[in-house]
Amino acid sequence: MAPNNPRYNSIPAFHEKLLKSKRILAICGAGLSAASGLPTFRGAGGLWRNHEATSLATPAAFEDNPGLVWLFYAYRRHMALTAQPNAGHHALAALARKLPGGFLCLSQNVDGLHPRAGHPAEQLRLLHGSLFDIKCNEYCGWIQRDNFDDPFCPALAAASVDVNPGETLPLLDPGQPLAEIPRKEIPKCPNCTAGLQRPGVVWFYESLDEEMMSGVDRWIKDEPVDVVLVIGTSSQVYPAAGYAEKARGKNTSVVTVNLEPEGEVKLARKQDFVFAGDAAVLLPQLLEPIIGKPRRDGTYTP
Ligand code: BJW
Repeated sequence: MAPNNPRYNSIPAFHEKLLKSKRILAICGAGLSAASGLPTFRGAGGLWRNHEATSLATPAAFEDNPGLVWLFYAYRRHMALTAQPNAGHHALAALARKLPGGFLCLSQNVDGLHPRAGHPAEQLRLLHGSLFDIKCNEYCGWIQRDNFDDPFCPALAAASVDVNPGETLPLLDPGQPLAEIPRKEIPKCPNCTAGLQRPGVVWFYESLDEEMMSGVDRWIKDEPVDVVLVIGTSSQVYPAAGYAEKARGKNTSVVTVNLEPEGEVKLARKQDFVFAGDAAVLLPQLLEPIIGKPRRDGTYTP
């Protein structure tokens, strides 16, 4: 779809489709939380010290240096706890409340901002887990939900330091060597005592929760999906990147909401929509016919 196509950035044309829609699926990525100040994975901001963020998100990286991987996640836990859900999270949560049986949100984000925006849990699937779940790295099955300890443990205190605006956190200063965190200082699994505690997120080469995935498949197959919102994701990581096509039927509109949607534009079909811009600005406008206008603080009347 070229930028001069009537459906490129056309909010009135999208509203017409939305008002005729009964079932809506959203697939969210890191770009949704960008306006909350959290970095994305790819492109600018995808480096953590001199490491590609994605190279730290593997079981092999944890096996090799659990202290380094934990520092990365401890820092992200701290950032996420300090951040606030933005108008995009609030708009999706409001849509869920308005359409209890007709809207499901699949999010790749692990930052906890959807639940904190009041998104009903039964209409939210956290495909890649949560920074605030802790599990055993030996797969003994132990899992602890909603652990908001910050710092997570004394050895990771450097990740939970606050600095004044404009100052660099010593942990992120590439000029300063990173203190090694020995394996023995990472808390052990309280269940099997052999494994180490690790973040309850899904790393590359790990399977997503099977029950959750079959539930998503059932929801998609149950009845036609009218609209798929693809929000702030580069759609490079599977299986998440495959859901838009899985849900696509004859009359489905796939709606891309992305700051830099160029890649998606080439792929779009005639019934699709592309919106170029910040998801936090666009989502309240796009969903307004159903959710109404936000209150001054960006939230919606329950
Ligand atoms: C804005 C914005 C603003 C910015 N407003 N927009 C099929 C084909 C090929 C490979 C595979 C396949 N199936 C499985 C694989 C292997 C692999 C995979 O997909 N590899 C690809 C790289 C090719 N997948 C897996 O390993 C998955 N497991 C699996 O499938 O198990 C079975 C299996 C195993 C082995 C082999 C085969 C099958 C697991 C994937 C887990 C991904 N985990 C991570 C880390 C999670 C924990 C953590 O957060 O640290 O998930 S990686 C990272 O990428 C993270 C993200 O959720 C994910 C997606 O990134 P996202 O959200 O799209 O972010 P970005 O940065 O890429 O994009 C941001 C976008 O926002 C950009 O487009 C910006 O323009 C935009 N933007 N500001 C709107 N304000």
